[in-house]
Amino acid sequence: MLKALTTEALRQFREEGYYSPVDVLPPEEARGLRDRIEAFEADQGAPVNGLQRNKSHLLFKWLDDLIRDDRIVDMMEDILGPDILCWNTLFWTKEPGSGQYVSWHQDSNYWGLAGGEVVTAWLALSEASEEAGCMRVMPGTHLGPPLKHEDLYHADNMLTRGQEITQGIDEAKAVLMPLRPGQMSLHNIRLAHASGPNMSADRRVGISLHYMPAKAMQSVGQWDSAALVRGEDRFGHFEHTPRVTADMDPDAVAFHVRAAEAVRQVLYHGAEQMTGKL
Ligand SMILES: O=C(O)CCC(=O)C(=O)O
Repeated sequence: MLKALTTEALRQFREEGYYSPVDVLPPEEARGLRDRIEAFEADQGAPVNGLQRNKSHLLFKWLDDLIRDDRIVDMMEDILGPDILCWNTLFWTKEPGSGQYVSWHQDSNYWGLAGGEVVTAWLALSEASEEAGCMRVMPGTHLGPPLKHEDLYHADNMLTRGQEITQGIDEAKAVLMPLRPGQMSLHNIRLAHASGPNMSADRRVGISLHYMPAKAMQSVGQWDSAALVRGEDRFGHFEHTPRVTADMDPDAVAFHVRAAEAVRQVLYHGAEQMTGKL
C-alpha cells in the first residue's frame, strides 16, 4: 500500500522518470527555511558556496531534520522501499540576472552510485517558474542507454565541469517543472534534465535531496557517507552521517569536511580540471 504517492504518480515516475509538482511544505514554512539560509548568508557575507553547497545537511540542523521528514520520506518509501539512505543535499541558488544555467545532463554519469535506484527530490524555497529558470526534463530518457556527454566548462554553467549532453536531446519534447515555494519535483538519476537562466527579479532558491535504497553502492570513491533516514541498513556500504544537534555543530562540521570532499572527488573523477564550483 502506498504511503504518499498516488498509483498514477508512481506510474508516471516509473515510466517517464519524473513526477512534479508535489505539495510538501506550506509556503510559509518554505519562506521560514529561506529566511534561515539568508540569515546565514548575511552573517557570513556571501551566499552558500563551494563545498557548503554539498552534504549541506551536515551544516544545518533544519536540513538534517528535513531529509528525515515523513512528508518527504513517505514518498521515497513508495519508490525505494523501506530501507532508505539520503546520499546528498545540494543547494541550487540562481541569482537574478546572473546568467547561471544548468546544461542537459544525466547525474548517473557522475555520482558513482550503483546497485539501486536513486531519486532526486528538488525542493523550491522560492518561486521556481519558467522565468526564474526552473528545471526541465526529457521524459523517458532514464530508460534508454546513457547519453554522450562532453565537459565544456562554461563559466555560467552551475555543473562542476560544464558537462553537457551533445547528442539525443530534442528540446521540443522537453517538459518544464515549475514549482511554487514549498513544492517538490522528483526525478530519476538517469533522467536527462537542464535549466535556464533566472530572468525574474528574485533569487531562485532550491535544494536537491538525493535518496537511494540501503543496498546502493559507491563505485567510484573509496569512502562515502549517507544518512540513514528510514528502516535498517544491512549492507554498510556508506558511513552514516551523524544526527546534527545545531547549525554548525562542530562534530558535524568536521564530518562535513571529509564527506563533502569525498563527493567532490567523485564528481570530478576523470575530469581535466576542477573548477571550484563544488
Ligand atoms: O537546480 C537546477 O536548475 C538543476 C538541478 C539539478 O541538476 C539536479 O537537481 O540534479
